[in-house]
Formats: sequence, structure tokens, C-alpha cells
Amino acid sequence: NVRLPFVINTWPFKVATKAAWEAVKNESSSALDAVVAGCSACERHQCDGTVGYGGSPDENGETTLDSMVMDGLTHDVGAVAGLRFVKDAAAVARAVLKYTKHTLLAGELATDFAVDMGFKRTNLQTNVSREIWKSWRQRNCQPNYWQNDVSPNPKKTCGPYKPYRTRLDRERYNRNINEDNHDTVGILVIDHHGNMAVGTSTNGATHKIPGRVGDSPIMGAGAYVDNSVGGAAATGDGDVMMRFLPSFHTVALMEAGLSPTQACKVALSKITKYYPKFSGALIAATVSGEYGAACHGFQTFPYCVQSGAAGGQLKVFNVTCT
Ligand code: SD4
Repeated sequence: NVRLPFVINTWPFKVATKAAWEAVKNESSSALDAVVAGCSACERHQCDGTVGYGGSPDENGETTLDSMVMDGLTHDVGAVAGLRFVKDAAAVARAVLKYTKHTLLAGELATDFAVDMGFKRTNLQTNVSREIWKSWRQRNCQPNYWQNDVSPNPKKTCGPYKPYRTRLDRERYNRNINEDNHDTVGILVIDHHGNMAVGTSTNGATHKIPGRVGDSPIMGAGAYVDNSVGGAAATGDGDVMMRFLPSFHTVALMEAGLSPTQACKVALSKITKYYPKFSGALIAATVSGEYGAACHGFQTFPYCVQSGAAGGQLKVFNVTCT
């Protein structure tokens, strides 16, 4: 098939496209390995500071990683959520897929698994992430956020959080997710044999409450693929998006006959009905290499495509958002 192989990914993360393309170029390589190669390249390059180590510090200043990979041929999935102290989230997600019967491992115990699998335990903080965290703390740990501490030297801590959060709190939190700190890499690959795989990798939302997991490692939300139809991947405000399983929905809509672009638009419109101010985007492709994207809440959404159909040329497209 002259259209193959095929790579599409969110945002102008060419480093991810190129790595996935290089990995899938030769006949023997698999879509799944190419997805991991693409995500791993972004993790190493800290794409936009929102993928990999040293970005999006949580309220304690720690960077944790979310990632999933899914194989469209077998329907196998591996994922990690809130992975601590390990840089290679996508490769660990693949290890979950390959070497366990489980689908999703979370937090510190996912780290233990990763270390058992030979991944290095290391600090994910950098000077940059420490600075982001420090300036956020200075801006946000106002006296009214302090604990009711009557000692002469009250401890300046943020929180503690009440079990409820007001609508206003939530809107303020959602405003933290904007065009400056939003970028999950989501990659979809079709290999020479027509097999598809998808994957995501992100360090989530900046200043998140420790323990928060986004949409990216949740199958059907962050990404989804079915070899007989196609696949999709999402980026944006994961707290909202995961409530609608937009990647699964997009694939279901393509199965019902919609084009990838139409399917992405309809899946997003389901979300905007309830959350008109949310921001997010979807990319999608059918198993025959037809592709598209849609977005809401940003001005434009760039995404990358590299395919046999275009002679292996890497192209960046820009979608205007609703
Ligand atoms: C999250 N969806 O954790 C991710 C972040 C992201 O574009 O994609 N931003 O909510």
C-alpha cells in the first residue's frame, strides 16, 4: 500500500513524528514500537515542557507522568498514571502491555514495576520546574490559604483542600489549562502491514492536586484504536475530556461512517454542550490512512502528518478551532 506507513500526532511536535516515522519505515517494524519511539522522543526532548520530566509541577513541585499505548491488532493496552521518578513513561506503558496481564498501573507502585523492569529511578524535577513551582507558590499561598495555624511562625502551606470544591474554584483551576500548558503528545501509526497503534504521553496539568490523573492514560479518553476502523487521540483539558471518552467516541463515529474530521467535530460537540469553555483537540485516522482533526477553545490547533502517501514528507497542518 503506497499510503503506508502513516504517522499522525498532536501539536507541532516534529521530533515525535520523525522518531515514529524512522521507527516504522522499514517493513519489519510494528506500529506499536513506532508509537513508543515517537512518545519517547517527546519525553526526552520535553516537548513544550508538557511531555516528560521537568514540567507541569504539581502543588508539591513534583512532576508525574501519564501515558498509554494501545495495539489496534490485539486490542492490548498498557498504561501508567501518576508515574513518579521515571522518565520513560511510554516505554513503561509498553512494558505493562507486553509483560503483564494488567492494563493500568498507578503512582509509586507503577514506579516499583518500572524499576523491576530495568528503568532508572531518578528525580523528575529540573531547575525550570522548581522555578515554575516557586513562583506559583508565591502567587498562590496567600494567608487565607494557610492552615489555621496560631503558632508564632505559621507554616506557609497551600491547602489543605476541602472535600468539596466550589464552582469558582473549579473555573479558576480550569483556566490554568490553556494554550500555554496543554500539550499531550498523542500519536497514531499505521505500519506497512496495515496494523495500527496509538499512544499518549504527558506530564498532565500544571499545579494539579497531587494524585490527579488526566485523560491521557485512560483508554477511550486519551486515545483509542481499532484495527478494523481507525484510531484517535486527544489533548486538552483532560479533567473534562475524560468524562466523554472522546477518543472512543471518535472511533465509533468513524465506524458509523463519518470522516475523521467530522467524527472529531461531533465528539467535541458532545463535550461543548456541557462545557462550552473547555479547550481540547482530537486527531483521528482511518485504517486506510484518511485523517483529520478538530479543536475547541484554542485559536488554532497544529498537528503533524508523515505518510507514504506524501512520499514520506512531514507536513504540519493547522485547524481553526470552534
Ligand atoms: C491532561 N490532557 O492531563 C492532558 C493535558 C493535555 O493538552 O493534553 N494538555 O489533562
